[in-house]
Amino acid sequence: MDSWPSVAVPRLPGQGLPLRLHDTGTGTVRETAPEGGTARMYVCGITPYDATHLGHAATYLAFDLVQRQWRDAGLDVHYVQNITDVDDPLLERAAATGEDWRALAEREIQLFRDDMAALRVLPPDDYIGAVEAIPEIGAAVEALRAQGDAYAVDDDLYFPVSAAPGFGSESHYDRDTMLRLFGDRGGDPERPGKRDALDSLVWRGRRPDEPSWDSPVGPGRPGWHIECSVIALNRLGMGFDVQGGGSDLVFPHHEHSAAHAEALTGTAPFARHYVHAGMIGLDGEKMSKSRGNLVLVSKLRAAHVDPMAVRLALLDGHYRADREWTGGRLPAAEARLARWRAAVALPTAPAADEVLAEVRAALADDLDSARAIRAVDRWADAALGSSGTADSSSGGPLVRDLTDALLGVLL
Ligand code: 5CA
Ligand code: ZN
Repeated sequence: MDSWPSVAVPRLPGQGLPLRLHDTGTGTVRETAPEGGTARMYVCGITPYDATHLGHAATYLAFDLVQRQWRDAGLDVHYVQNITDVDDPLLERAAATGEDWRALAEREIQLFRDDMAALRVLPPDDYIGAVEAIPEIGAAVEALRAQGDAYAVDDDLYFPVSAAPGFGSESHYDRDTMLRLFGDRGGDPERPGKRDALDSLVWRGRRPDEPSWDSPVGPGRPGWHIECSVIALNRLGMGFDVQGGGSDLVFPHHEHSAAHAEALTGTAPFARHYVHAGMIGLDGEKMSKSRGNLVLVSKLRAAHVDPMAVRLALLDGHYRADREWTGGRLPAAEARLARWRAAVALPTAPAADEVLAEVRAALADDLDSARAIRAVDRWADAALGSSGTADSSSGGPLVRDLTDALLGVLL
């Protein structure tokens, strides 16, 4: 699948710090320690049945910051993202509106690309749709079946959680919580014939009214968790640095994706850090396509809102915290953007070495973007306050470069 266009990232003087990130698996903030000079990251992509809302945008911005801090620390980054371009919600939406499911997916993927490019999110190196990955997913399901780690219920194949000794070590949820979340988030705990209610679908056998593809395990389509397992595993290998997504993916999705990969390879871990962004809410509810309480990036763009203000508004809060989108956030970000732009344009402004160190330190500390923003605010206040005085430094160009490189905000 084509990704979206990249943007140049300015090189900054000196070098960034090692990035520390919260890992859901251990419940601690730990240093990421990529090996061999390349950091490897997989972030779960969209299910393209509706337009990108600010919740999606916030999650992809968080992982964009990860990539930017790694690069500033001198690392190369191999970034992989999927698109769940065949799954129940997409097929259901297409059936409800009478649209061809492929046309719906194609349109929403293009809108997502345009939104990401406008927000200056660095694109993944590999942007892989579930449909294009079906041959490799089918081969993996066949491998699971051959080693006794998949069993049939009617025409479908399930992965037994008993095949994964590490099952539960990513989310650490108790069984009751797992059962509840599994039922709420696409699982089928009640299906008769399963050995364990938590066993997950890896291959859905052909249904007459659904798209299907041939595979070594017969015609059908992939389950959701195996899609991400295989797309990540085949490009990044086991033990990659960060598996990312929103906190709604902690269970069952990331737990099962890891379990499948660990069973397939007989090794662990799937990822060294499991990193989860908080949920963006509107009116006290998680913003979601199924609830329909959406603020769409494309609508804001159409209303000529500066995408850099959207970016600043979403970064002015901790990525891990659940947060509310309120009407005041955008005007506040627009005012801040205008102030920063005025400050960097001054012919004389305070030196920027200190603000560079502060922003690097804040972001290396589990992406504390709000703290980084305050550091730039203090520099801008000083710059605007001292204009016309005898200060002869010119920190403006460096601040412009650092907000671009580290926060992705083009001034
Ligand atoms: N295709 C799957 C992942 S393999 C999926 O969850 N797609 S999605 O379109 O529903 O979500 C895309 C990404 O946005 C996921 O990482 C999800 O965790 C995140 N996300 C969804 N809703 C919100 C929200 N309200 N706030 C923050 N992130 C969200
Ligand atoms: Zn995923």
